[in-house]
Amino acid sequence: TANDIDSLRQKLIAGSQKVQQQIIPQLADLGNEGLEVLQEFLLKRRYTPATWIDGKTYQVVYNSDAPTAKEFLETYFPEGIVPLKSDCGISYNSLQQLLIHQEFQAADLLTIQKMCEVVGQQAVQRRWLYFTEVENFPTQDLQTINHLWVVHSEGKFGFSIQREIWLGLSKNWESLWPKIGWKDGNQWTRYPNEFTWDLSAPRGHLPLSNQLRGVRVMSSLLSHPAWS
Ligand code: UYC
Repeated sequence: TANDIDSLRQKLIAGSQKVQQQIIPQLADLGNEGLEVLQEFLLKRRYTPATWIDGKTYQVVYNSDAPTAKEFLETYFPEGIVPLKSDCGISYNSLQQLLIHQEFQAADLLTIQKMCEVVGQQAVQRRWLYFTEVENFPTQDLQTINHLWVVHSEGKFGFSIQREIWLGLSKNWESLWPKIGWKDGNQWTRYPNEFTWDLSAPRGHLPLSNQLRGVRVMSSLLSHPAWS
């Protein structure tokens, strides 16, 4: 009823993130009127940086069958909800598309590729980065990549999430690995099949940084000025 919708609308606007997270799919299930509330919510928040609540809202609108929803998104958010800023003219549109579709495994691969692209031709051919290259990585691009991951994973994935967990563990790598599902006892999680490629993964599980060449790259990544 109209009353139910209005009460959900109030909770969506004023509730905690946890409440909002529950309300968003409920509104999506209520058909057009619910979708209108979600669209209004997205519009109202469009001038402040997108959070994962916006990401989740965008996603349920995107995934609804209503033709008006697609039209709405194309009109107001033709380039998604995360500004794809780059210091070096790199396009992050394909990464955004994969993350919107929750194709986390492909997005993980593309993340490494894009980071190599930013650094240059040699890195593209090598297909991995030196820690010195990570130290000099443009802040804008790192923030864009991270923002895309956080916003489209309900705040679960992204370098900044990994950093937060790592700092909480006093930068202890051996504590970090099991916490983010990269190691179980003495066993490294095997790429790619043992990793969890959806939101049931532990917080901080993605994006992956291969540890084959040691921890320096990831250390530089999590210590980057982009996060301070
Ligand atoms: N892999 O085990 N990884 C690869 C991870 C390790 C290995 C790629 C992460 C441990 C080999 C990604 C973990 C290890 C290859 C990741 C992990 C190991 C490979 C593809 C948990 C053996 C084949 C991108 C820490 C004991 C390629 C890339 C190669 C690939 C990620 C083995 C994203 C997070 C120490 C043999 N692993 N990797 O970088 O380089 O190639 O030979 O971390």
